[in-house]
Amino acid sequence: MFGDSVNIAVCGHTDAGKSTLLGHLLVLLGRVPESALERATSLAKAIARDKGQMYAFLVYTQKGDEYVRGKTILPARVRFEMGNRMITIIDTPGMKDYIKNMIWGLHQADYAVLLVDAVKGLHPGTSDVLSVLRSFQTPIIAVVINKMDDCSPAWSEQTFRKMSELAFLAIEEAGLEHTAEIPCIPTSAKTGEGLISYQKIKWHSGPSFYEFMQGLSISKPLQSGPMRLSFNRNDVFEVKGLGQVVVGVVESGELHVGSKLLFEPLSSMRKEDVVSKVRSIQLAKGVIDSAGRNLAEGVPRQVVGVLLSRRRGEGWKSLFRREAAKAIIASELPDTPTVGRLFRSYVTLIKGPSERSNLLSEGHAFMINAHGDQVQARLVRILRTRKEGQNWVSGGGPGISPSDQAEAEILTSRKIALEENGKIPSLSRFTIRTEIGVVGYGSCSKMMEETPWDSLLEED
Ligand SMILES: Nc1nc2c(ncn2[C@@H]2O[C@H](COP(=O)(O)OP(=O)(O)OP(=O)(O)O)[C@@H](O)[C@H]2O)c(=O)[nH]1
Ligand SMILES: [Mg+2]
Repeated sequence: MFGDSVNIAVCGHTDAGKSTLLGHLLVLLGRVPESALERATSLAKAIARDKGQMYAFLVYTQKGDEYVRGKTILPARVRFEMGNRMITIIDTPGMKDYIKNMIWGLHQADYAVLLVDAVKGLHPGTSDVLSVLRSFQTPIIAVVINKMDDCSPAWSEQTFRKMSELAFLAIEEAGLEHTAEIPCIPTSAKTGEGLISYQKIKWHSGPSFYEFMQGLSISKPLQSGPMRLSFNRNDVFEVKGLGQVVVGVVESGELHVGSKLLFEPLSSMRKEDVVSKVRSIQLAKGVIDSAGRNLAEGVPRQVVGVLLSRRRGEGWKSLFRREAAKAIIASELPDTPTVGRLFRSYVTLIKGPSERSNLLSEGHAFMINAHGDQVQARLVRILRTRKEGQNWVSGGGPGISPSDQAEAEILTSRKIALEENGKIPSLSRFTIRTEIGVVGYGSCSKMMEETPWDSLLEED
């Protein structure tokens, strides 16, 4: 069965113009109330380095900090209803400081659109984005070359061709899946050129950004299996008079009104069942209001808001924020996700873990990001390795080299919810990150009983 909801991440390096593109598109489509645009414009005049930042302001979710820094901090979602299809565009942060949130934004996406700055070209940040897409096996379905107004000469076809070539080369080099004919779209998010139509650029025969969205015919098979809803602990909201709502993605199965949810890894960490009843389900509104719509059930890939039953004493929002886990998986008893600290996994290294070392060795520490969660981890044991196209070799030798695959055991500093490979792939995948960025990826194959570990790792 195929769903009619599809989630597309707009991703790329910081300052490429992702938020501006989305905000300006919403203005051109008449979806932004005049008062909201006036407010954003005067705020941009008062505090932004660039007065054109008002479009980005429209799609920020964290308001205060995002206004001040002029950067997306948390992913923002905007819903577009096109016929009977629901396209949720996810604006992802590009700045290195917010890589955890970028990974969470990309985790929610079925497909990705890569934005490149026509003036600066492929910023180093692009390589982290591509590595995360590769970890999650998320195909790129379009490349946007933005800031065409700012290149020299403005609207230059030659610059566009050069930047498109560089982008395709990087996509190929990263070993990324992409659709056969990815459209490459020239835009100026600031002036609005190419968002809906073209006035200045006469040489482009392909679609504008909006036409590209309208022409999309992609859909993903619905993930079967037990119900899983994943959400970030920051995505919990108080709705006046109603109660607390979590906004998350249905990863598999069906979510029903009245279902009893169990939250992990919280329950395992607290050694008690942390549960709530689903009082109602709505399609998530996103940053710019789309009409709220009640659902009798949530199906895979839908981004939904779930009204939880009231909790005596401490509310959900405060409880989730107080716990170490940064993301939560909700499921229904008895089929709940595997939770633990020690797991066996298949790991692929993209590059050396540090400037000094080309090898990921036993004992090496790194950060793991899986769905919205992030935890410190250590490579405990390498069971076997293999070079591309060759047979497995037992043992790890000195360590895992770039482009090698390995089967290895990893220990995390606290419990994490990770599915075992093959059950719900999106919840078994993780990225491996060191101080130099994303260096590899993997998927959990078996959660194991913990063994005593003398050097307990510190939580970040
Ligand atoms: N000249 C020009 N400037 C642009 C264009 N698009 C965005 N900008 C400017 O570039 C800066 C960054 O834009 P954002 O939309 O915040 O960039 P972003 O990709 O969302 O950045 P992060 O949130 O940090 O990932 C702002 O000052 C925008 O006004 C464009 O097409 N032309
Ligand atoms: Mg942004």
